[in-house]
Amino acid sequence: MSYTSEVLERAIARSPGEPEFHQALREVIETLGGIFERRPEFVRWKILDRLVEPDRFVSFRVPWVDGAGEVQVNRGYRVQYNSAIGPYKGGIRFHPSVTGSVIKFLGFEQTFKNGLTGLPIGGGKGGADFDPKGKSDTEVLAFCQSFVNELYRHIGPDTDVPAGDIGVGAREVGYMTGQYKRLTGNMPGGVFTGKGPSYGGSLGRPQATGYGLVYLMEELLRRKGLSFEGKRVAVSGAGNVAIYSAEKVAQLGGKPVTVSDSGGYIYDADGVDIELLKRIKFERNERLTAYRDAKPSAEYKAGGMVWEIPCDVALPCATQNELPKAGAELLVKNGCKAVGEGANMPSTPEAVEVFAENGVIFAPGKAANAGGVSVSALEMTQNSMRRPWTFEEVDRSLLEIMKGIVRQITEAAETFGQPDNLVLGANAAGFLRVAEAMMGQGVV
Ligand code: NDP
Ligand code: 2IT
Repeated sequence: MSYTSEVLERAIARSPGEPEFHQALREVIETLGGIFERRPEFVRWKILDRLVEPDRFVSFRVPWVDGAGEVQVNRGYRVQYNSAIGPYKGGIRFHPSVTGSVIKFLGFEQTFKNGLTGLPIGGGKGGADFDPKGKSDTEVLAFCQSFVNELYRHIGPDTDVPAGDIGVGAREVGYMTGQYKRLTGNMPGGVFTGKGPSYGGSLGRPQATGYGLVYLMEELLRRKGLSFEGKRVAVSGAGNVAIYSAEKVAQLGGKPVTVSDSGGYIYDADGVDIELLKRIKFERNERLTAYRDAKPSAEYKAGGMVWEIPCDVALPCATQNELPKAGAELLVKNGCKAVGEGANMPSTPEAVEVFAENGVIFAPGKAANAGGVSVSALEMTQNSMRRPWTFEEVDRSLLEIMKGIVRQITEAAETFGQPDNLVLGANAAGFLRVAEAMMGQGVV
């Protein structure tokens, strides 16, 4: 058995019942064989054996009192996955599907993603199985405060810096920042990112993941003589990443024709009306049926996958494993040329195979959605400097960072003899960044 297969098998056996973590481990490790042939010192120093084990993982009780006066108990998590390059950095997810396995897969991915940004951040992730849907503002506040009552002892501007993810936006980050300040007596500066701009949040952070995704895809298309101009784009999700991806696609002359939430999807042949969508999702917190009710050109389909709508480019921006083999086959059949992952691990391994077999440009999440955490790192810089940057300064930096990621992943893919395999390129480039940093610091 090869060295990488042995490490993978041992890691899976050591974490039984964690399917998402196993999936993420397999996806990365199976592409790394070539690196260990060239760099035997990585084997000798057991870099991979160390990387499949997070630095630490905490899980904790989150008790809180709901609006009816009833005590509720959720489970919270933080994985501090790897700090070779800098303080742990990564979002917090509130969703009923959150488990230890989900948090570990996200922390593992985050470690390589953060390496690709070229910024001084290690990998972490956290969350809770709390369902924000249908909760009042005061219930969300009560939950966030209780969550931080435990989390605060593990985080800090130089140790671990959380941000948002599914179910956690500026409101939740604000409530967590406030509680952290109350518990520690410090105005925490850069202990959370994705804050409101009035207390240290970076301009451009809300847009960063979606805009960054589209900048990266535009650069990959450009290298093949293509662009977003005139392209039909299928977007899934209708949250932070989906909405700002659709907005940037439209700004670059493309036409976003779908968005989805957990109830169903919208197909709008005229192109999604971004301002209407923002009002429905950000201001009124309504379901996508409200979009159909407001826009005559829109069709709504309960359930189903946006991937059945013909498109040139697909941007999955909702959640893990939302794009299965059947969805990939539909996309290919309808002539889709490129797929960029705004979400973390949205394509199943079988779907990724379909894209590879059919010559679809495929940008994996750890490269494609790195714009969010990059601007988070720029927010940390601004907080440390005590000097905010303009939206334009941040957006320019984001564009450069995403172009830098394209350069790294395409160069790595070429080095290992598979120039179109950006899964290999992203994994190899991300791994090399982390591995070099680990080698320099001894056995820790
Ligand atoms: P939001 O909470 O803002 O939006 C999530 C969207 O996805 C909602 O439309 C939601 O629908 C839908 N969704 C979530 N879970 C499911 C599910 N199980 N089934 C169907 N639909 C679902 O989250 P974000 O936009 O921030 O995050 C989306 C993805 O992007 C995640 O994978 C996240 O990890 C990734 N990401 C986010 C970054 C960020 O900066 N926010 C950075 C990099 C990656 P509904 O409202 O009905 O639940
Ligand atoms: O998956 C991700 O990269 C995020 N949710 C953003 C993390 C961050 O620290 O901004």
